[in-house]
Amino acid sequence: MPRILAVAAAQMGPVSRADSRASVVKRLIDMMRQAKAMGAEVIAYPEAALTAFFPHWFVADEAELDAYFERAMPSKDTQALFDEAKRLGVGFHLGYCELDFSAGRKRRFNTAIVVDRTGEIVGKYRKIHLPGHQEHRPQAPFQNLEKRYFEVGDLGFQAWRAFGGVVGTMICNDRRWPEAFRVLGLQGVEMVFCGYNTPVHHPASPEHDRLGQFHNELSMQAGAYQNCTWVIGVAKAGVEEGVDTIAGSTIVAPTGEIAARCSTNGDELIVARCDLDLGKSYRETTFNFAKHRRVEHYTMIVERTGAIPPN
Ligand code: ING
Repeated sequence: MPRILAVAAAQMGPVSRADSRASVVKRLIDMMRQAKAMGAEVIAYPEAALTAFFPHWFVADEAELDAYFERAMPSKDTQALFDEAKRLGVGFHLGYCELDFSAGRKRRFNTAIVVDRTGEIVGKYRKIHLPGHQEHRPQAPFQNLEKRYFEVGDLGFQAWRAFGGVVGTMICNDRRWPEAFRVLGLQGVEMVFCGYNTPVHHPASPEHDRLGQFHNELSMQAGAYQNCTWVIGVAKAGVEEGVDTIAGSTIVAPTGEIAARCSTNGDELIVARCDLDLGKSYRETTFNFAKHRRVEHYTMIVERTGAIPPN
């Protein structure tokens, strides 16, 4: 009996600084209802879906910065999303910014959760690969201050049983690092959710601008194929607070092929019927990790951080 999971990628257009959480949650619920009508059993939203992507500008005031974070999940504003998901019997993946006090001090994370079809949170991930820079660069057209605003995630790359399979998450820049996919692959992951906010322009390396969508797809297609997993890549897209961000939300099959791709820069749903057993033949042959991997030759991967060329 094939394990088919109908998944929707809910690409979002811009969220403005002025948008209330309630207005954004309404957009999410509208897309959830449409996805349900299209047969989806799970819907995946982007990274930092509830607010404008504030790492793109410098925020000096701590209270102003904290206003972009959620102190609880569900919170009073997101409870409506959880309630509607439970009513519709739809699971979801949501990226948001998390304020945490569980370690006895204030900690800020770029976070994503997986919620099952009963409305229960089955997994939480905190972004590990934080791109960009710590310091304010006033001369740049925009910032990427994730290293300033977030701590490195402390939950690792975990896989969880949900929706009849094994699922995992990563966030945005994580998809560019094969280690993130491989740690999930070593847990037998069958579907990876990955939201992203990716600028078109790279102030420090404008020659990269023309390849944004190519590198987006290359990263997710490679991760999918080399780890025998579906990848659901979901953008917050369009010109958000003056920063043009790539769209191109994509559902990638374990074969590495693109099963569905968004074609606009706004709120757009794509749905694919994902056979969770499609990666099995690769897992049993080409990527039979237990049979083919030679970990005794990989120690440099965990022992060396930066590249050191030979003398
Ligand atoms: N954004 C971008 C991303 O990794 C980036 C930052 C873009 C880094 C292109 C390197 C190259 O897609 C986030 N939020 O990680």
